[in-house]
Amino acid sequence: MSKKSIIIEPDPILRKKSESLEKVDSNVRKLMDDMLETMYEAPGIGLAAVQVGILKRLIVIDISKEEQKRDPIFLANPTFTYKSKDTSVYEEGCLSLPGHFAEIERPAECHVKFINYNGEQEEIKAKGLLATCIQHEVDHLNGVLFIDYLSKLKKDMIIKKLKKHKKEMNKIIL
Ligand code: GNR
Ligand code: NI
Repeated sequence: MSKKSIIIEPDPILRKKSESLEKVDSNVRKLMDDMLETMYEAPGIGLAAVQVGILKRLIVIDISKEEQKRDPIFLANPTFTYKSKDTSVYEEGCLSLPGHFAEIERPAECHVKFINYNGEQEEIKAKGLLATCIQHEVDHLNGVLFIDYLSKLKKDMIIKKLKKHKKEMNKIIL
């Protein structure tokens, strides 16, 4: 497995729509493994392929709390078959928006159909943090970030801070 670097906002790649996979073969499984390693290292509870620069509709998630009890889920070509009318609010973070967090309201429950690690069709019924995380990741596949749900003022402030942070990072490297 090899760790990949995570793309930070602002970057036009993060705004592109990812493309469906034809099938889950050994190349896709290798990418899933690399994404999982990258996510655990970060650390995060979810990662979309676009965050490592690959515009494919591929997500990895692991919301388990303890490192000893890892429970990863791999989703290729996820589609929602149900989103509840009732909503819940979670404090969200994003590995592409380091250091920024905001309370975001989303459907409390969702059902998602996808192709799993073994190339089989599967459907999950999710609620709580898992439901929020799946929706956060599917947003990435459509070029959407959680800051898009905030007021323009808050969103612009976060992007400005990230731009400044990027400039300073470049100074250190160059
Ligand atoms: O690590 C992450 N935590 C998180 C917390 C609340 C809601 C969504 C997330 S996903 C995020 C990792 C990430 O950026 N995935 O795209
Ligand atoms: Ni994210």
